[in-house]
Amino acid sequence: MAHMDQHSHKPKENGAVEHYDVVVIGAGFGGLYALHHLRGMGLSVRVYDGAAGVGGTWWWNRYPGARVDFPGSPFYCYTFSEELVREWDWPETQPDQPSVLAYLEYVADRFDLRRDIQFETWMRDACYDEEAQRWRLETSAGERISAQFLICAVGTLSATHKPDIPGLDTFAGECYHTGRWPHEPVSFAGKRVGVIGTGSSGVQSIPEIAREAAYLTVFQRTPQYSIPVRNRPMDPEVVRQARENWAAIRAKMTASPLGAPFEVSERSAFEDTPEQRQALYEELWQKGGFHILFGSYADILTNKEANRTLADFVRGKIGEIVRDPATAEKLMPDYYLGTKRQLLDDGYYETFNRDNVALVDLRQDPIQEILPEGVRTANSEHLLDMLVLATGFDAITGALLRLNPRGRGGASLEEKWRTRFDSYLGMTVADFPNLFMIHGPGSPSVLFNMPLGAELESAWIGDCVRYLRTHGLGAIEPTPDAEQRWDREVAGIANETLYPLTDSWYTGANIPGKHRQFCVYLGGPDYFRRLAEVAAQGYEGFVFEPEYGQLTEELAS
Ligand code: N01
Repeated sequence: MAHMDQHSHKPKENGAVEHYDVVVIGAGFGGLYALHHLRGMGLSVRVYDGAAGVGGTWWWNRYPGARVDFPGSPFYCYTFSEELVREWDWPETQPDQPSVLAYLEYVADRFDLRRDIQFETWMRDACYDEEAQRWRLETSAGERISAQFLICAVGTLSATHKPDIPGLDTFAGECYHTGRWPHEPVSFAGKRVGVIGTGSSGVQSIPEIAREAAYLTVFQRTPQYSIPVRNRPMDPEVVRQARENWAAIRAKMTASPLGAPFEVSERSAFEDTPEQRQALYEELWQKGGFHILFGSYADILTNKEANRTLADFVRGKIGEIVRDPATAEKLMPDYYLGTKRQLLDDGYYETFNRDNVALVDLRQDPIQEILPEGVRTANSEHLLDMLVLATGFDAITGALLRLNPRGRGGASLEEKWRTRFDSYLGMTVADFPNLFMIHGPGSPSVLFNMPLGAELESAWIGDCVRYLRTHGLGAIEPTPDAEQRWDREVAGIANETLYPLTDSWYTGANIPGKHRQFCVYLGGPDYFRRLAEVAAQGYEGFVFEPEYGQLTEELAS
């Protein structure tokens, strides 16, 4: 394991405890910025990540076709440094995974972050020591660490979901999860490949796999509405304008519902005639990306009838694109468009016109078991050389629960979150003092520009730490009452939309046994206004302890 020599807090060789002001878990977009920001405040910070390099989600998700499916370049990136914006050239509007990873590696070098990151190190245990007012941590290598503050930047889509299908472990061919894709090249040539799952990962990888494989069988449980991504080379004029006006663009991003400088419609779908709507949908379909969802009408995600007009349009497109009517029918979703994560694709529906691709509708023909030689469904047996699990993640809360920190009195997060994923501001949890989450449940996380959101959240955490330090305070945690209020606020906003009506990973419905709760704050930039208000009111909703932390004998050793 590479340990950094030049750091003043270098790991101790005799097994003694290492002490830091802040430990960050995760070296993705969130953790890297937290390190940069908090270290810049003069705090000692150390980052741990199980991966062998920076990137988080972008380090693990290397499956073919993985690329940004958010309003892309030059907006899906860090915004804090104008120099960085000027230095980095994005090749395409929707960068692929290698480009995003290269960017994060550049950032890590550019801001000299690596010296404070320890890779290939999972955090095995995190327990709050009330007497010391510090987190006591233990890594997979048995190193013991203490930190006053623990920042969990563990990722919203990092805890992979392996489906509980009988016989899965008996499959004799190659088997990969898209979220744990190998680093070595994977060849599909001449192989019979099966893909289970048609979320973003499936929809991005299926066209790529189909081009190379001898035969591809797609196992679909729920069909998806997907919009053409229309990836294209960056327009130099857009880049020039962004570089010249970055401060203004950043301000616009921060104030916009999605965290991107993106035109959002304020009109109802019913202000237009059906013909006008059709023409607008067609224009925005051709434009590609999220424009059709957020730039068409303001009530698509709040009004069932408005939603149906767009859902009908996309179902019509599926019918036009896919030549075999029975296959087209199976590909047509019947829930509210946009209420599962909106997919963007590059030739997804077209792939089903290929001779070497078959679609199995698991609602009509469910999987019975996985055999060493393939997949047996109710009606058929599918012989396969390779199985790709595009079955997603235990999203938003999964990675936090796998870490399962223990707070006051040794109570675990798992116990605390057994019935509700309570948090205050999506960032803190009662009974877990000095613990902060980036993109936690109850924050805008996946429905706001994640790099920008991570910057703003880290800045708030930094201000909070400064407040504690300047006021002689040793610990902060929210009150249960503040959590309840926040819970109601998050649910109240969500319940004005159609999102909670659909089974999705936003609601936890994709994980058997997980309780159902819509965990995303949908108010976009209002969230950051709320954070500022709370801070301005002396951290309303929080309680503090004066600084009395004593290093226990064990920690002091
Ligand atoms: O996961 P998903 P994902 N038997 O949960 C199916 C982000 N992302 O990895 O819908 C059969 O969306 C499941 O079926 P159903 C992005 O935010 C970003 O694709 O539950 N099928 C579904 O079809 C995205 O939304 C990028 O009925 C089973 C699929 O597996 C999020 O990550 C790229 C099953 C899972 O879809 C997650 O996407 C990729 C079973 N037992 C992902 N269990 C970017 O480009 C599950 N399924 C940035």
